[in-house]
Amino acid sequence: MKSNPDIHSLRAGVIGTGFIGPVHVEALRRLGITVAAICDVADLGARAATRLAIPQAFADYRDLLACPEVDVVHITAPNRFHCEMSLAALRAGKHVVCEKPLAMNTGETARIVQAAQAARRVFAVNYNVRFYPAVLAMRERVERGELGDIIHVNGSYLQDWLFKDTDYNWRLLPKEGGKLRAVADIGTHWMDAVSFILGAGIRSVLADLATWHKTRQRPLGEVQTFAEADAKVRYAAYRVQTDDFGSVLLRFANGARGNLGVSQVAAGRKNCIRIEIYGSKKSAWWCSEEPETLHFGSRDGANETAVRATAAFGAGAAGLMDYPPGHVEGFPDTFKMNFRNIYTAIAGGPGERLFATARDGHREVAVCEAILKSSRCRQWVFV
Ligand code: SOE
Repeated sequence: MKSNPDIHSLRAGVIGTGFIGPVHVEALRRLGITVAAICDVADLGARAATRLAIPQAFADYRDLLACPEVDVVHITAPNRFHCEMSLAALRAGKHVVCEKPLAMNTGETARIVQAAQAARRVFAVNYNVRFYPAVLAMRERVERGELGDIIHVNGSYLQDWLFKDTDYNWRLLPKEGGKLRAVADIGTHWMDAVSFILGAGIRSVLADLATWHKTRQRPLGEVQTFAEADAKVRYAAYRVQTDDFGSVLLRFANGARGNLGVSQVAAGRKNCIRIEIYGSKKSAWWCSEEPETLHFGSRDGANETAVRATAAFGAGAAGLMDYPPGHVEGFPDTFKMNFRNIYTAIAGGPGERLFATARDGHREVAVCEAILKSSRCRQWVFV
């Protein structure tokens, strides 16, 4: 394991105790970073503090921001709170790691970009997919020109945790999560990762979004992301206004074309990200369900499969992997490596800043707005 002496003195505070807050806590601890405080409404913060052995718990996030033992604030509350909490954290002089999407609309994200610049603090958005070793490796291959000019990119992000009409979470409600759901919640991971690999942003989009369950059943009481329905629970019907699935055609700034499928009603696909990059010399493809292997395709030569952390895999993920080949690094490790990169930057340490910034988060929300507009007007829309 790498030791990170520069980052050990930094202390974190986490706002939000749903599915992803504890993922942040675990990743921070694996890096040797102290989680000094946690916060959630009513008694949720205190209960999480007991469960996760965190010394301080708050019910009001402003108390966590006032806490001198917190240097870096992780915002893992529902999307509608991201803007208010980000601005307040920056005002309190904290560094920030905010969950994606950065906020509810580009009006909010533009304010965050400005505030982050003015505050001279590190502001990161948790686009953790960048930190799968294969994604870092593909990025390096593209940068070195090994794949040639990029012709087109193909792929998908598929889940099934909202497959049933009784599956429920705050993400389904536009006022909690935003007007787009599947595209904003998981599609932006794919778009961010592909823009990161290509070194080119998305210029225009043509989208077709759809809602499979026009009406869903909402359990009376709150339900966590990925939770199974409980047979004893009573439900109330509500109309769904956000996308269950969709297809998006993309044009990137470097001329490459893209084709993305997104779904949260794809039975059997638990959390499946597929990225395929087709270049003028070679292609590369990878799927998160087999995170250790990266594939390369040739027209005339034999196709190749490179195993993570071997010479064939390349050096793109150097310093951002801890386990030898065959000892799988997956979803939780991407958080750990993202935080290693972010905290090293906060500590003024060496190395390239690979994490997504407030500007990247702003751009993803702008792409979402273009996708929504395109789906409604059935035309190409510039970002
Ligand atoms: C739910 O779809 C979710 O938790 C997303 O919000 C995360 O960003 C993704 O990493 C896993 O799935």
